[in-house]
Amino acid sequence: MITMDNIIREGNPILRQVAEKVALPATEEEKNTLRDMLEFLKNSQDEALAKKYHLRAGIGLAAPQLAISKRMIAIYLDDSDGKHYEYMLFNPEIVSESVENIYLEGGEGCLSVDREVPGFVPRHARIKVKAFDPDGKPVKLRLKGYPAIAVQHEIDHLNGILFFDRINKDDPFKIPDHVAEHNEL
Ligand code: K2U
Ligand code: NI
Repeated sequence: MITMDNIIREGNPILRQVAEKVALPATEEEKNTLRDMLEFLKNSQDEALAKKYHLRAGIGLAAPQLAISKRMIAIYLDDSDGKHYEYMLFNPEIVSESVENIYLEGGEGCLSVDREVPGFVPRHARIKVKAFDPDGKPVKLRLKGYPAIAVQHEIDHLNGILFFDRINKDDPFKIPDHVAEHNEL
């Protein structure tokens, strides 16, 4: 099982690399890694298991965070309406994105960043994503709000981008451009 010991931290150059596309069909090892990534997220959100294995809660994970520079991500979250989102994706690609931005009022964190970095992280409010599932089947997702933020955070990891790269250096809490009123996130 994946634990925090497997997650590399800020300063490791792998986090700043552009990850390689996975040649499809994926190998059994790549499929197992993707399944293990999803299981980590589930475990990290289970109070007893998180306590037992000292896991930091996560709603997304990208393979480069495991020192595997491949384009693979997992998502496991419930949005504010209680809708569940669970994905294991190979080669995810944002194929369209809204001009409208959103951001989390509390800012973002990262399992690979062991420090608080305060500030608003502008994200596209809506995205369309193309990817492949563990069986190699094409997947098309239309996401908005919280799941859209999580997928953008993870795809950033595949491109060597960390969340604080996107915080306004001069005014971290400046409301990002193109944000609609009542950003309820
Ligand atoms: O990639 C990661 O390090 C996992 C992040 C992903 C993430 C952070 C902020 C906003 C969206 C996604 C972790 O989930 S950070 C911990 C966390 C846990 C619950 C809710 C938000 C952030
Ligand atoms: Ni992260």
